[in-house]
Amino acid sequence: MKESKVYDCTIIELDQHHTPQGNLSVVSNSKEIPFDVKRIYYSYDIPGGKARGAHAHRQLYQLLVAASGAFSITLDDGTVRRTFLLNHPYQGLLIVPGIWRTLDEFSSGAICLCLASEAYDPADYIRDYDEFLKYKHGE
Ligand code: T46
Repeated sequence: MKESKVYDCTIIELDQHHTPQGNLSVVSNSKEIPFDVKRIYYSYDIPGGKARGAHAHRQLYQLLVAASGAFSITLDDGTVRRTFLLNHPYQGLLIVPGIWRTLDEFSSGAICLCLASEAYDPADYIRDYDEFLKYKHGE
């Protein structure tokens, strides 16, 4: 996905099922999201002031949800950057392959839930920004 753009990434509003006991939102394969989930992971207990991410994926599609609290995500396609605030558990950020991302400004108790299209593969990561720019710009 060398050609992917930050404009291919979007906030998905999930349905909210309100009950007197609280709310519930659902994500189904290939329904609310354009992929089938093969893996779920989540980060938590993130110390104040710390950032995560700083990499891109070659093949992975993801939906990131602030399951609790809030955090900021900056996406970068090698040309354009967009920053999103995730602070509602009924919103997910769809990230397509080939996008550099940095997560920061985690609130106390924030949980970053990720629904991912592929199994874990360290070779899918680009962790060097200069390498990412070469990947995107075809050098
Ligand atoms: C992403 C952001 C939002 C595994 O062993 N298996 C896994 O499936 C994952 C995701 C990670 N790990 C190990 C690899 C590292 O030793 O967990 C450790 C932390 O992973 P990483 O430094 O990649 O964590 P983040 O928060 O920077 O990035 C993660 C995901 O890796 C990445 O896909 O988009 O969350």
